[in-house]
Amino acid sequence: MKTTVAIIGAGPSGLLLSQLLANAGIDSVIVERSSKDHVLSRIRAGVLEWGTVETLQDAGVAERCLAEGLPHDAFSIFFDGEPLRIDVAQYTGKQVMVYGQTEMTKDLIEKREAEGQTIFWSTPDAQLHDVNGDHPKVSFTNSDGKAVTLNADIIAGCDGFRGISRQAIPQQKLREFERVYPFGWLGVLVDKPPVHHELFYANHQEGFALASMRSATRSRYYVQCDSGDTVDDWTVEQFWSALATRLGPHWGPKVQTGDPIEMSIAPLRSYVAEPMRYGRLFLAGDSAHIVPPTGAKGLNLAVADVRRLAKAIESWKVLGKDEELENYSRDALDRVWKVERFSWYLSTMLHQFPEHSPFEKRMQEAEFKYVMSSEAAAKSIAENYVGLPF
Ligand code: FAS
Ligand code: PHB
Repeated sequence: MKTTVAIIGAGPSGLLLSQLLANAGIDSVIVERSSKDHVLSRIRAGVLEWGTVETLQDAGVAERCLAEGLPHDAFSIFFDGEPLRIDVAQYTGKQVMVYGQTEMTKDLIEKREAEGQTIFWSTPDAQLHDVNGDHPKVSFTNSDGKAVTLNADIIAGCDGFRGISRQAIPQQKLREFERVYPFGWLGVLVDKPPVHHELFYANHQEGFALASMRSATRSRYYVQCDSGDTVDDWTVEQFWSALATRLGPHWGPKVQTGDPIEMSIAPLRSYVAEPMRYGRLFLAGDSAHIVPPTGAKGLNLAVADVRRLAKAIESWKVLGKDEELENYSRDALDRVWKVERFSWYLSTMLHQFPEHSPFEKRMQEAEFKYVMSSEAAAKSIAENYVGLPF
């Protein structure tokens, strides 16, 4: 079997890359470890930068997002109960769009299938070969149990943090940077109206909390939990109690509680692998980097990678120009590190760190008070939150 681009992974990165390539007349084949139902069942990100929405429009898959998504002008930070509203629309002229990653993935799968895209679902044994040669290939067993060899000009590693693509880069060629945070996020999805029409991020002495949403009738809430916690360590009642306490005496009692339709824990880490390319293998999205979800950046950074990679492949394939592919890793990493910085900065300001000294607690407090007092500081948060220019 032969294709121009073999894409490993049918998450947002792989699906969007396939769509952007198809729009440029470039064929691809997607190889996905999990079943379609499993991919569609994942509950992940909730906030899209406007640049992500524009990229979905360019890809021709933004119709439902624009019809059902919730454009937001602002979000608020509560620090020990002190509120600060960051009006991103006023500061940047841009909004963010609240639209679940689950819905975005559903829109992308529907579009790719409607256009006849080949997606091998449920292929857990994919292996990459000759990625540093001129004839890279992917071998796997398809869902009928048949051995397949997929020959490609380029392999796009869109297989997330625990995929195989990054592992195909020799250890001595890879530079890894990591910060594992001493806590996780316990998230709940519930079919109750959100406590407020905008997002709340709260740093309370008991810990971080986030009040988000998926629609006017479906809410998404998170509370900081210990890094060793499992969902079984928390009752639903304990979750609602922690959330109410951390959102403070005004908003806490207003939360409409109920039985969650999903409850899960996400560990928090900052991670970057350099370079994002090895021979004919190009990494995009979580396969190359992870950010703590505090800045709502993970999905948006994946989109930025894919937008850049698709343009570089099109330039190479259609125009015969290598320059953008040659510069892909350098230019993608330039944005990655700026987004890693923002996600780390916001996570450091908004969480309770068990190991923090009294001095570091004062630094956290001073950072918030500085942002409270400085339009320049608030505008800096705003321009990062809505998304740096592509
Ligand atoms: P993904 O991990 O989404 O997709 C990778 C795909 O590759 C998966 O379908 C996987 O099955 C497949 N794959 C893996 N190994 C493979 C193999 N060997 N062969 C074939 N396929 C393979 N971001 C935010 O902005 N806000 C959030 O609130 C947020 N919450 C998150 C919660 C969790 C639990 C996780 C894990 C991530 C969260 N993120 C959040 C980040 C998340 O949204 C990612 O940034 C986004 O999914 C990145 O998309 P992909 O790069 O496509 O990677
Ligand atoms: C979400 O709605 O899942 C969400 C929103 C903002 C974040 C992280 C997650 O920063």
